[in-house]
Amino acid sequence: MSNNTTLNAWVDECVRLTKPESVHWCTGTEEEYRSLIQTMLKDGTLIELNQKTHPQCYLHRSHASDVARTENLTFICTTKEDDAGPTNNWMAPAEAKERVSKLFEGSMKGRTMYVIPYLMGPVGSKYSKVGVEITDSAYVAANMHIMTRMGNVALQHLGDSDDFVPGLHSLGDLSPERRFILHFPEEKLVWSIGSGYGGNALLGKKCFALRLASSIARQEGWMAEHMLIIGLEDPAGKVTYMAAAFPSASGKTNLAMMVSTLANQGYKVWTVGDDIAWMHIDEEGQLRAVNPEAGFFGVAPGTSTSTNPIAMETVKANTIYTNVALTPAGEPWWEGIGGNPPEGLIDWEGHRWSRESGKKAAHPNSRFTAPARQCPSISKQWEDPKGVPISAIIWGSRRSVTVPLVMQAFDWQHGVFLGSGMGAETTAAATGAVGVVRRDPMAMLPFCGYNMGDYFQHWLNMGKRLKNPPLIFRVNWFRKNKEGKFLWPGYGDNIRVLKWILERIRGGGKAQETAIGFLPTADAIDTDGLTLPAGAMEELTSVDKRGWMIGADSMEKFYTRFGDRLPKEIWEEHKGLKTRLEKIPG
Ligand code: SAT
Ligand code: MN
Repeated sequence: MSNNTTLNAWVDECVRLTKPESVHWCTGTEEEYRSLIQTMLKDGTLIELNQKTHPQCYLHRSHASDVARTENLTFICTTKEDDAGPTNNWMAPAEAKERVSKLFEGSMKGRTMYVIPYLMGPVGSKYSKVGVEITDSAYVAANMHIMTRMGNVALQHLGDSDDFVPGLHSLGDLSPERRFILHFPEEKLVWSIGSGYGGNALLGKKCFALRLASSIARQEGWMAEHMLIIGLEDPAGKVTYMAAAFPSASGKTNLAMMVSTLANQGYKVWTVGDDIAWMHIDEEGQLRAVNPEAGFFGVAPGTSTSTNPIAMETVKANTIYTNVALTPAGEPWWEGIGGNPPEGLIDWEGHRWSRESGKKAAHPNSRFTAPARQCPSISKQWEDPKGVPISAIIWGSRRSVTVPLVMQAFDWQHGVFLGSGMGAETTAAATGAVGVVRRDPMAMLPFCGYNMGDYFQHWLNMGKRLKNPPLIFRVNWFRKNKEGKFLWPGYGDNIRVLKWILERIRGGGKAQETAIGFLPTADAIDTDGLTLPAGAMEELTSVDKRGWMIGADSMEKFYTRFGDRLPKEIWEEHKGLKTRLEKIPG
């Protein structure tokens, strides 16, 4: 029990509905975490990894049908369907409650109910908010311990206020037929049943910090975004902060923890957050961002000492691994970790792996959950209650064609348009086909808790309130040549693009005005010490008229779905783009 009567009443209600055997109020202590781990080691939910090389690290194997977010089973439950908008699945609140309360009935029988008060955002920040998750999964409780500031610290922040976001979660029978992730923005409530996986079950992350928070933020005049936050230190030691939106599994964690290849010149990246940014306008009209999370839930495959040494360092201890492979030495393994798969490898489903099977040893969406504080590049400012001042906003996604390495929007409105029309190739972070291009505005398509037409309007409105709006950029590290080879090395060399962005912020940087935005001239990006294929920079910084025309058509189809909820400014920008493209000869 807590001292908060509203909270106690809601917990009682959930107890009556789900009928757990016992109730455990999480306090957030290390002792409690250890005991959660012991419980899971005993019942097989966790496997102990090699404690010599990976102290306090464990492996969890989830149900094989429960390995990624399920967007088709995720709903926004608003009274009016139009308030959820054309990009969200919608269910009427009454119908949702009726259908899904049946599944919650007695769902915790014989299980422990964990009550998890948690704080999203730094302790003592006026921007932080409290959520309370109820779950029958010890794995969720342990992950929430890493990902949020959990337990007493959250109850203290809450006091006797009723301003918290309740989230009820139960594993149910883990069947996708009886799986629902329901959001009730009008009540600020989440219900999730039938999945134990990441974004479906750790309700502080996508459900609260993005879907509900985006809707709350619109009402309160701030923004909840799917963005990493970094500080770029220049040779003089001055740090400039940037926020960047990329779809899930597109390298946000890598960018957030980048080891700069221009360290010799004095350029260095500091990590503030790798997935979510809550951004407010301060008294001076400056945009400031906090990272609401306290940990990283990063994609394992592809992470190695060469692609992301900082992440490798971060996940050495106190880390929960989910759906990675296991070596005979009791160490985690995944595709792209470097080196050959060791003899006797066990795959993510617990079977002996063989190369001949043609199967991946680790699931492509396998993950690590690690505390942010043990990240070697963590910024000194990462828990600053005031947040960090944002000077640039960056849109990024995987596009093997058309989209240049980097471009700058003409102004805020054009930048909002670029974000709103962003095309992205799908990844393994959600169930469904991988590599299909879809419109993923601001990388928020699966995470915007209300009508995205209104969301674009909110972005436009925010710009008008900012004294010095951050400059807006679009990047694409994933461009390929005709032979299917990446044109740009990516990873630590992306610092070269950030350096150009910094120059632009400071009024320098060579650029040319084109139909699609300001593009760097072919010699503007510092390629000192890089060997690129001949003509690569020219290709990476040119306008693909045909590709953009096709893109503009696809945007038009997308925008039309919003009817009159689409701001006229977006149509204006769309028309402007087409007119400028048509003027290009050829
Ligand atoms: O599974 S999560 O939603 O937490 C991760 C992601 O898809 O970004
Ligand atoms: Mn994400």
